[in-house]
Amino acid sequence: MTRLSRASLATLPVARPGHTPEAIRTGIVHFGPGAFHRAHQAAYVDRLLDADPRWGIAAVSLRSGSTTDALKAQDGLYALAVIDREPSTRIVAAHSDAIGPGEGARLRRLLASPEVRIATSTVTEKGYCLAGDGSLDFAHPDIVHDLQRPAEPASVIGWIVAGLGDRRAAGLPPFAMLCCDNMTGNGAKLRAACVALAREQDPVLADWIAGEVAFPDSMVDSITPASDAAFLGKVRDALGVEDLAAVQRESFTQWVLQRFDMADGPDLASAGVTLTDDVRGYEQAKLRILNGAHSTLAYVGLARGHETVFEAMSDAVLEGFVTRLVHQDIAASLAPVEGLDKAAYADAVLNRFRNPEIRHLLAQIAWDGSQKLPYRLLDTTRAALDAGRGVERLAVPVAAWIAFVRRKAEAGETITDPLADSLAAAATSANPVTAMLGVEPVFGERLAGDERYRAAVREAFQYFAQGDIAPLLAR
Ligand code: CS2
Repeated sequence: MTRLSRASLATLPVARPGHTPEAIRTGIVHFGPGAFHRAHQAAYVDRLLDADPRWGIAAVSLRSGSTTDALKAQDGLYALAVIDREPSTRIVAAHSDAIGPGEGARLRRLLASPEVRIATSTVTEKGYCLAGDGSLDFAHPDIVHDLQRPAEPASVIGWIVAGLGDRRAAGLPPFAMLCCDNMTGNGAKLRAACVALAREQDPVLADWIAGEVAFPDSMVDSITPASDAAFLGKVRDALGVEDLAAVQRESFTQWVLQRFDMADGPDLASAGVTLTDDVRGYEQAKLRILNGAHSTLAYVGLARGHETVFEAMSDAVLEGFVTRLVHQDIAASLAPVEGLDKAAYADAVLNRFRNPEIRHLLAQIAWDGSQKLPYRLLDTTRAALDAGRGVERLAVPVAAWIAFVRRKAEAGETITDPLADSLAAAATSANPVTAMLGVEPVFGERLAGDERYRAAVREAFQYFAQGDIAPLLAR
């Protein structure tokens, strides 16, 4: 079947870009062009390009070439299906280039191009090679590699530092580095990681990065289920051509970005990005409410035999539990944010989970628990302990995670998590709760050493071990 491309664009029965794809130039280099990037950031940039062709995105995959191959084969085009009560499909033409594994020389040249003013990343939490305290993990194999061979980096941190180093050497201004992953203080963490790596290589470069490069914090949000074969089949039927880079998402989308200085930069606000001086409050609310509830639904929902977020939310017992957790425990941990009504925000988030059109797999959300839980639920737990509030409900998703890892390990199934081996060993040991709470990069000393918290997780875990969690969810 014919592949989606510029040649087939004119005949497609869906909304087409408001700009000429041939005219766009590369002004942004993006690391990690997964479904979330294509459905979220690229959709904003697509709008921006209607008025200003300078900001096309070069999509960079350091590991797998499947997405960059698909984008190359399709002239950077793909369909974005918004699946909501009023569904719609449009073609996105935001990618001006794609760089896959093995194209390091080209990436290096691009990062040093004067036209490239911004770099962005969605490489998931684990992609930043951070230790449990949020600083760069110098024992990470990719960082060990990058210290030995800085000219051919393996990590995204190594690439950012190499690119900035080339620009400094050439007398060019740096690019601004926009982290778009779900981490608290994502920009500040990325800055610290880049400065730490550079410090080992060239202290002058480290100072330049620390002083000259913008690393704004951001909050990104749009529920984007994976593009499975069934979805790609539907897209093929709708378009009449094959599109292997198509993505689907809900209609809600939000990108809150800390204001940063850039002379003659892109007018991001005109494309719907919220620029603010105080992104932390939004970021915290989103991570703790939306992602905290998501991870809870994932681990508890899987234990109750559910497959999707929608199914888990249709389970009245679980829905009631998550609603109380969000309103009574999580919202209480949030600092006030100007202009944000926490309760209304929480209700709106829970409502998005009830979208019947979205098949968001709990198994996908359950990936990488060791990387996600600290931001999503454990910061909240620490805040509750500090304030003397109860942690009984907050202990439930953590007990569910321990039970999840234990089930997977016992069944010999793959645990998708960078700490998979140590988690499997801990969860299948004689004292799984003590052993899991002892995984330092996840829980740190504070939680592992708190007797109230340990007792709460131990008690909750008993219910999972016995197989009847309904009484636990009545909390
Ligand atoms: C989800 C997120 O996969 C997950 O862990 O919780 O990807 C979530 O869908 C997004 O953050 C929504 O913005």
